[in-house]
Amino acid sequence: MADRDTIAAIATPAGVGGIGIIRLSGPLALSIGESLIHDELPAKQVRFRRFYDSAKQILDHGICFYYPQPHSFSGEDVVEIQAHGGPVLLDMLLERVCELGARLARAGEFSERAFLNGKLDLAQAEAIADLIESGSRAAAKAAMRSLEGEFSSHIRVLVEDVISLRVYVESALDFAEEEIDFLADANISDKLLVCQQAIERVLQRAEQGRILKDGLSLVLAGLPNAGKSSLLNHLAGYEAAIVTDIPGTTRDVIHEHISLKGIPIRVRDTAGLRESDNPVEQEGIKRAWQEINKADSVILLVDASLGITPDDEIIIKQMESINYQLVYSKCDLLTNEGQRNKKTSYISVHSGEGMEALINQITGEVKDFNQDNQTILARRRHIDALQRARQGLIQARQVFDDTGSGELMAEDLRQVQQDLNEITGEFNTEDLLGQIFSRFCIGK
Ligand SMILES: Nc1nc2c(ncn2[C@@H]2O[C@H](COP(=O)(O)OP(=O)(O)O)[C@@H](O)[C@H]2O)c(=O)[nH]1
Ligand SMILES: [Mg+2]
Repeated sequence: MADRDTIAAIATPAGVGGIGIIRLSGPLALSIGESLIHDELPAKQVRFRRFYDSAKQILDHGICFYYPQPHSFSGEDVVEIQAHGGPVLLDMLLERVCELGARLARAGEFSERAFLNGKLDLAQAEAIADLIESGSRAAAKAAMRSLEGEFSSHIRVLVEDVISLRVYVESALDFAEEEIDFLADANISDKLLVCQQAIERVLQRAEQGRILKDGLSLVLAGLPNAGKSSLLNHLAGYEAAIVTDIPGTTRDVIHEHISLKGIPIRVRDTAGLRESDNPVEQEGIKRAWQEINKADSVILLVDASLGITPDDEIIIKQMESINYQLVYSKCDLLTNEGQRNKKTSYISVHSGEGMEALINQITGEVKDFNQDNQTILARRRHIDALQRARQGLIQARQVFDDTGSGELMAEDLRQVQQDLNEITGEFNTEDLLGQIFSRFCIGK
């Protein structure tokens, strides 16, 4: 990494503050720091310093310290300059260190260097960004667990399991004659299943973590006038969406962030699903289906006073492959108890009936994050990789059970290992790194 350039950034947030920090990382960090303070900068010593401009005028004073590589955050020589926290002043200091040979850091570049220098793996580097951005205490705690390496160590255990399977299978391939017996004797099919179950356990914790980070996505769907917007407003606690008795009022998808029992939830109210000639409404319906298809959870509202109509049946058929809950709305309009179906949920936003049970139903799918020390903060990227790995193992077992041969299975297992390694960054393309680190804040 010796040929890298030296990067600089303001590490404190934009605006005015008591202290503002500029961070330098790279081979010139020490010489730039020393030129700025007109003095030597012994390692890890914190002293009062003056910061000078090119005309030897004092720009500011504060403290400055030097962490030699490799024991710094980025693994390179790092100098931190703590000045006063004024934006103009910090800009002048930043300009000065750039004159002295640094260049402005891109977003996430310090963390990227820490990753490239082996100070952190990728899941840990992402956990730093998640910790900084966490929107709740539970999310911050879960991000810290990932930063401390808990998530990565689960992944490493999974990778080791897969490697030992590969060793079995590949050594069997070397004894082509007895390959089939060898693999059958080793109960390879059972071993694949155990490994798949281990991935499923990690996946479950990671899914919870993703909900903690991004919120559970909940879509309210149904025919026009089913009461979707009324339910959204009830859950949000204010009039987020327009409610009228005119069918087709909601056209755009309406997004609300709410919290139910401490669980962050992104609710989407959608256009009523019906045949329509109106191009605006058609577009709204198209968007509603897009939301339904990517939601964690879907509530299909059916007007209890009308029951399941032929139009509802069309929707139900279209939702065959979707995990949805059917809920009857407007149950205050039912006068006769006999009209109710015992197995289904009934709500009324007018009387409040059934709302508590509905909220329990929505949140029941998610753990109580405040009580839970298991959740690891995970991103969509991690979930995708874990799902691919699980799928790969299922496929490997199927192929083996069908053919008894190890050859195809060996290829599947190689891919599973690669999928898991993507999470910690042991296998990554440049593209992926660029995507991940560019979303970090500058100076991190
Ligand atoms: N009686 C009764 N009417 C309701 C209830 N929820 C909604 N409505 C009425 O049903 C109509 C359609 O409601 P809206 O929320 O706009 O339905 P959407 O088209 O599915 O968004 C409005 O006139 C609401 O006042 C309920 O719980 N009870
Ligand atoms: Mg509506």
